Amino acid sequence: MEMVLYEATGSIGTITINRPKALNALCSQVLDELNEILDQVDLETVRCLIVTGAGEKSFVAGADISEMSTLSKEEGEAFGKKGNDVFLKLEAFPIPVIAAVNGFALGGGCELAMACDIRYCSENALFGQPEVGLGITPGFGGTQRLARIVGPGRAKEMVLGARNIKAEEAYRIGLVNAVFPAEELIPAVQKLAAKIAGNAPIAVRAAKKAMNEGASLPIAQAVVCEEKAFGSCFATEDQKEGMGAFLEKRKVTGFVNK
Ligand code: DAK
Repeated sequence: MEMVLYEATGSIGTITINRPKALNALCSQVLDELNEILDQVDLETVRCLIVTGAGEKSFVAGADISEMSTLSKEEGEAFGKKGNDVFLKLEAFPIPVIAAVNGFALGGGCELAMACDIRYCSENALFGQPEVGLGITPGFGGTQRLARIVGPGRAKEMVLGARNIKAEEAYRIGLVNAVFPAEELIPAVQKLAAKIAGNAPIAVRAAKKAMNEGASLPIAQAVVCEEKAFGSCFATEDQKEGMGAFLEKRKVTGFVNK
């Protein structure tokens, strides 16, 4: 592993896309390494994942244009599938994933951020789907996830116009949850990750799963996802501890992930 780094500190894991000379562009090797790292995360101890980019300039400046430039139609489809498979894995990852967007998030970079559950960014972040200017469509979910996050009109303006937007606009349209000065980004993301990691892990996972699964369903079916998630928590020790602490007017002594 060299193009993607992974470090776990306590209950928080951090994945860093590590190709700063190419502004962390996503080549096949990056996608393969990201895929392998996701398989290796120790879900017994890690309760929240952070994804960021190496260096101060870029989160991910897109899929690797040099690598893509010579692809055939079949190879293009295979490359798109490779990216989509790993982004789907990230989206459905059992624990929450926060994108710390520390600069350019263009093309595949914007798509990577959108496959995460929550996005915080630095003031120098730039988001966009510039693909139609390169003669291609977005290929790692940009034609689908962006509209679900910011609405079809704004998504089409960005995708069809290849219009990049700065951090403040990304915040205004709901593409990111919060914007920070560059040096405050990682501490802010770590603080949120610690807050998430401190909550009942089974309930956190179940809530994420219910929200993801319900998002594409009619509301009457979507609430069934919630009913199942809610019910499953009553078989856990953490529910007994959480509610017990409230009733006994004391602090939670610690969730045991059971
Ligand atoms: N790919 C490869 N190399 C990249 C890159 C990229 N996306 N972005 C930057 N680099 C490299 C540059 O080539 C340069 O390398 P050297 O020349 O030093 O060797 C180095 O990073 C530094 O970049 P710059 O010198 O250009 O730095 P600047 O600060 O001047 O400009 C920039 C930064 C981000 C504005 C600029 O680099 C830029 O415009 N980059 C390209 C951004 C972009 O268009 N991204 C979208 C890529 S397309 C699909 C699958 C996937 C996709 C689509 C379809 N299917 C299978 C259907 C995804 C597509 C994309 O993501």
